[in-house]
Amino acid sequence: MAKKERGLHELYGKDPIEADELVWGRKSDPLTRRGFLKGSGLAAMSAAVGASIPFAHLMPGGLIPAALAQTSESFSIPGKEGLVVLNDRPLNAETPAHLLDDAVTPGKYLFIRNNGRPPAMANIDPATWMIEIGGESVKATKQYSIAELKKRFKHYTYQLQLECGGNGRSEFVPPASGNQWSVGAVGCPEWTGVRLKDVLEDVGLTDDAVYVAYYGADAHASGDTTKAPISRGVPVAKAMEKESLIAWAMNGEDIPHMNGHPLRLVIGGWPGSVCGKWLNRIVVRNQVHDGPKMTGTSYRVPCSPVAPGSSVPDEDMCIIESMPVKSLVTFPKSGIEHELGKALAIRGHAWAGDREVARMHVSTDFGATWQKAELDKPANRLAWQHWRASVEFPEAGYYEIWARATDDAGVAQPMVLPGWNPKGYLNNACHRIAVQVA
Ligand SMILES: Nc1nc2c(c(=O)[nH]1)N[C@H]1C(S)=C(S)[C@@H](COP(=O)(O)O)O[C@H]1N2
Ligand SMILES: [Mo]
Repeated sequence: MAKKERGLHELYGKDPIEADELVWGRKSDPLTRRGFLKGSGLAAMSAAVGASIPFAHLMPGGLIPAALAQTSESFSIPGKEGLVVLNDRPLNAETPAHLLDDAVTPGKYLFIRNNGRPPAMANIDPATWMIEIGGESVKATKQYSIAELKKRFKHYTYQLQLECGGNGRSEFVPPASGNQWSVGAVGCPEWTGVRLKDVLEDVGLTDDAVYVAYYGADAHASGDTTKAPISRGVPVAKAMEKESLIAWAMNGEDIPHMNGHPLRLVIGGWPGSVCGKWLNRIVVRNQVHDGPKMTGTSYRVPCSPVAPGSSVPDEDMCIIESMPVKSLVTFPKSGIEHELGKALAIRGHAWAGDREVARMHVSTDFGATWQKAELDKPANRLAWQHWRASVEFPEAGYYEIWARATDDAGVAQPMVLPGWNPKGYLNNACHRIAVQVA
C-alpha cells in the first residue's frame, strides 16, 4: 500500500506554521510555548495526534509529537517534502532514495542533520549577520558582513555533494548509537558563494596554519549557550581547494533554514560534518582542531580494521577525510512491480569523495554477474555523477537490483557492510532495490 503523505495543510489547516516555529527557540526564547503551540498550531496539532494535549503548555517548542515522529509515515517539515524523521530533538531527517532522483537535489529533498538547537528563523537577519575569521594562525582577526563578502570577492557556483559520515549507520552489527540513517543522508545541490581560500587570503594566514574550523549559531542540545554542539574543520590544503565555499545560496535561492541559512561552509567530498551551518566564525588553527566532535569516536574510525565490537584505543583512531566510493539507485522506487518480457530502465547517482567515479555496474542476480551501466562525467569536481542502465529479467519472480561504483583508483563498493567502527561511519555497501516481475 502506498504511504500516505501528510501535507502541511492537512496538519495545520489553512494557517501553516512558519519554518522558524518548527525548531527549538534559543535560550532567550521560552522553550515551552513556541513551535507547534502558536496560535492555531495547537488546535491543528491536537487534530493531527487525534486528541487534546493536556500538557501542551509544557511541550518544548519544535517538538514533533512522537505519535507522528514514530510512525513510518513521512512527516511534513516546512520547506521539505517526503523526508523521514529519525529524531526530533534535535531534528534529523533523511530522504528516501527514490526522492533523490533529480540531477541537482532540490532544497525540499536535502536531508537535515542537526547536532544542536538551530537558531530560530526570527533571530536570523542576513543584513546584520557577521562572520569573524580568527584563530592562532591569522595575521589579525577580521569580520565581514554577508554584503561585504558578496561585494569584495568573486562569486562561484558549484554542484557539491554533501553526505553525512554516518549515512548507512543503521546496518552496522553490533549496532552503533546515533541517528539510524539508512541511505538518504546525502544530496548534491548547487551552491553559490565565495571561495573560502579568497577570504582566508584576504585575512592573511601565518606560516604555522594547520587547520581551518568553523563555529555556527546553533546552541548545544542541553541549552547551554556557552558550548558549541559541533565545531569541526579540515586541513588548510582542503580548505584552500577552489571548490571550498562560504555559501549563501543553494540552487539559486536562500539556503533553507534547516540547511544553514544565511551562511554555511560547503566543503565537498568529505563528511558533511565539515560543512558548518549558520556559519558565524572561522578559526585558523596552529594544530589539528580540537572542537566538539573532532575527537574520541566522533567522525573518527580505527586507522586499521578491527573486529566488530572491539574497543579501540584513542591513538588508533583516525579522522575521516575523503568519503568512500558509493552509489544509489534512485529510479525505480524499491518494491515496484514490473511486467515480464519488458526491459526496465534504471538510474541513479554515484560519487567518490575527493575522487571521481570511473565505472558503474548493476546486477540482477545478487552480484553473481554484473552489467556495465552508462556513467556521466560530474558537472564539476566533487559533484555526484549520473548513471543509467537497462535490465531484463528471465522469468517472473522477486529480484533485487544491486548497483556498484568503482572509483578512479580502482576501489569498488563492497557488496556487504565494510569495516566495523564504533560510531557506524562510512557504510558504502552496494545499494539494492526490490523488483517484483510478473
Ligand atoms: N552549525 C552546525 N553545522 C553543521 C551541523 C550542525 O549540527 N551544526 N551538522 C553537520 C553535519 S554532521 C552534517 S552531516 C551536515 C548536514 O547538513 P544538512 O543538515 O544541511 O544536510 O551539516 C554539518 N554542519
Ligand atoms: Mo554528519
